[in-house]
Amino acid sequence: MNERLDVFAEGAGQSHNHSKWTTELKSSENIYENEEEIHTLEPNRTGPALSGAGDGKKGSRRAAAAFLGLLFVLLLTGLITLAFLNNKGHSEWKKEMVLSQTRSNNLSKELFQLQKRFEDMTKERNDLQRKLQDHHVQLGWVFYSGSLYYISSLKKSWQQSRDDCLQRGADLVIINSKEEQEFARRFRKLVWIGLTDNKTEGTWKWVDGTPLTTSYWAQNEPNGVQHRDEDCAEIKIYDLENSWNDESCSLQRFWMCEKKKTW
Ligand code: MAN
Ligand code: CA
Repeated sequence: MNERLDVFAEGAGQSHNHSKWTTELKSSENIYENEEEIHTLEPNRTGPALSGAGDGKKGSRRAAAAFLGLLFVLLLTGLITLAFLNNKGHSEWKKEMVLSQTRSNNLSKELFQLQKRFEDMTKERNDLQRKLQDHHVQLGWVFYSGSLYYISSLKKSWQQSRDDCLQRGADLVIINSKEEQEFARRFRKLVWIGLTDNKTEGTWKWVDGTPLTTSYWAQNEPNGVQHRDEDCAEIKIYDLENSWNDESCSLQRFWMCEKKKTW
């Protein structure tokens, strides 16, 4: 090979002796030998354009492998991303759980304190109610079915009696049940009740303005005896259920007050 290179070098230098041409010829033969070698090598390095059916298959395999490789990389990236996001979501969920637990604990504490406060206030309210009741009993009030009743020990006119009741935060008794009528008779006293027809003769009304519906007039009452102007009602014949009488309002009678229990 070195020899052949020398020949070409001398040729370039315009040398024309025989021995040198011989050498050149030999070298040319060598060149063809090399060419043969090249030809025998050529099919191995030529591309698909010159290759046969076997080469096509190899190419397809390579492309499939590349595609699978790419797919694998993509899947791996996806998995890593999912794992990252899942981990992130999990830690956020954990934080939220801790916050919720704290909030729940605080609310439980608050609820417990409110329950305790409610119990304390209920007890306090009951104590005050008991005191208020005792106070009323001491002043002569009687408790019955959600109301307080006061029966006077003095006698006054119907209007003076009513004024006394109003001063006590009450009014003359309004009887609106059979039971209440029985209760009122139990004291066995002639008492003024909160019933009058002083606005319109013959139209009986309770002191709160409600009309009389169920009445317990004694026999032949109300008779409004002539010239006496009997515009006020009293419990008179207390031994009987039908015990009421209409009487002159200026007469002195005991009286009965009532006030609703508001606690
Ligand atoms: C009798 C009856 C009553 C009347 C009084 C008046 O008892 O007539 O109706 O109200 O007298 O004193
Ligand atoms: Ca009468």
